[in-house]
Amino acid sequence: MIHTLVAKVKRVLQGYGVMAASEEEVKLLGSVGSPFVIRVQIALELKGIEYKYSEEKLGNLSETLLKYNPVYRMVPVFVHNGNPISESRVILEYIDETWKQNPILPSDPYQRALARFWSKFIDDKCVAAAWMSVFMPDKKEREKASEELLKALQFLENELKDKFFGGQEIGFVDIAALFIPLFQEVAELQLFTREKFPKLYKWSKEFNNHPIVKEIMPSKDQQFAYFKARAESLAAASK
Ligand SMILES: N[C@@H](CCC(=O)N[C@@H](CS)C(=O)NCC(=O)O)C(=O)O
Repeated sequence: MIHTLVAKVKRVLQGYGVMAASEEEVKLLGSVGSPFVIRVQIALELKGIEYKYSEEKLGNLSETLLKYNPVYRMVPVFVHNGNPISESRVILEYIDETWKQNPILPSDPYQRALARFWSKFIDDKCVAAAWMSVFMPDKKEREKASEELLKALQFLENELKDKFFGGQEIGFVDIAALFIPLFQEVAELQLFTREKFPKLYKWSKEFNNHPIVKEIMPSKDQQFAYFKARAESLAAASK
């Protein structure tokens, strides 16, 4: 309650230029290589927000993380002036509403609804399918997941009307969809072909070449290490 009040006062003061953004407490609890964490890092970088980063060890999360996110016990957790927020898409919306510069959601309510719809679709229909199509030990299950993924990607292919989903600039859906280029790399470009999904293929390249994305994306080695550790811990948990 008191934290919320303090945060509100600080935001008002910032709006009047009385208090610098750097005086705020902005923290991100993450784990290198996690696509959900990268979403938040890209949004913060696009907005030019300084923050403190704290690395969590997946499988052995800190007391602080568990205190802040007792419900899902996952990274990312974003903490703004003592207020913790979980779930990457919720965090992205909070960041966009709190720091107005370089908006990531469209201003038109209908377009905003569509951006939320497609980013939810990415989480519901693409993330698990992409993961399973690469990492399921059983070939049949990999093929089934891959079929599901291709069906879902076709919807996204049809939805791409500009350089980015957000138009000429990276927006909410682009940030949510970063799984696609990431998995394309991990799967050594086997996830989908340029012939089958020409627009998504081009988008992946544009996205990876964006200066902020380039700066934030972990190295290939870090990505491989992350995915390998995740695949192993999920395999161990399912035994
Ligand atoms: N729906 C969540 C998913 C976050 C998620 O899956 N985080 C994983 C890492 S990528 C995690 O923290 N897992 C906990 C663990 O492995 O200990 C979001 O959008 O933030």
